[in-house]
Amino acid sequence: MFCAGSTFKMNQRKLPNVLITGTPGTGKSTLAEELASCVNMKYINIGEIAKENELYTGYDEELECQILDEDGVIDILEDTLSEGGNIVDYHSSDFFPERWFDIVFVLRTDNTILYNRLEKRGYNAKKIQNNVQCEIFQSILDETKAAYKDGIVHELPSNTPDDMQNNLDQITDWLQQWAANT
Ligand code: DAT
Repeated sequence: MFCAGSTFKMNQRKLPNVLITGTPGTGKSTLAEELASCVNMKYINIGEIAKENELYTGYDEELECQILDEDGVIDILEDTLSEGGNIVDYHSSDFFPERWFDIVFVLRTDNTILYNRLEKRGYNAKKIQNNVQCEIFQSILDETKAAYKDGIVHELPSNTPDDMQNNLDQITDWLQQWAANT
C-alpha cells in the first residue's frame, strides 16, 4: 500500500527532482547551477539553505564543519520538493526522503585533481586528506547506492570541462525523456 501510494505521488510531479551529490570539490555546484539555468529548473544548494536558516545542531571538531540539522532541512524543503522541478546539490545523500528524487548523480573526480581543487579552495591539509580519502573509498557513491533504488543512481566522471559538458548533455537528455514519458 505504502509503495503504491509513493509511486502515485511521484508521478503527480510535473517536473522531476534531481540530486547531484559527491565529495566536496567534485564539481556539484558548478554542474548543478549550469544545469538549472540550461533547463530552467530551481537550483537548491543545501549548504546555502542551512546557512541562511541556521540549520545546524552543533560543530564537528574532527571534520571542522557544522553539523547539519537534517530534519530542519527536510521540513523547510518538503513543499518545494513535492512540487518537482528542483536540482539539489549536497555532499551527502542518504538523509533525504527517497521519494524526493527521480534520479541521482554521483560525481567522481581523480585524486590528484580533487587534491588540487581543494588546496585551491584553501582547505587545510587535514581537511583535504579527509575529503580525498572519502573519494578514494567511494564513500558517497556507496552511501547513495544503499539509499536509493537500483537504476536511480548514476556515477559521472567530473575531471575536465569536457566531462562537465558530457554530464550536462546526459542529464538534459534524461530530463527530456522524463518529460516525454509523462
Ligand atoms: P563542489 O560543489 O562539489 O564542492 P565545485 O562545483 O565548487 O565543487 O567545483 C570545485 C572546483 O572545481 C571549481 O573551481 C570548479 C572546478 N570544476 C568543477 N567541475 C569541473 C570539471 N568537470 N572540470 C574542471 N574543473 C571543474
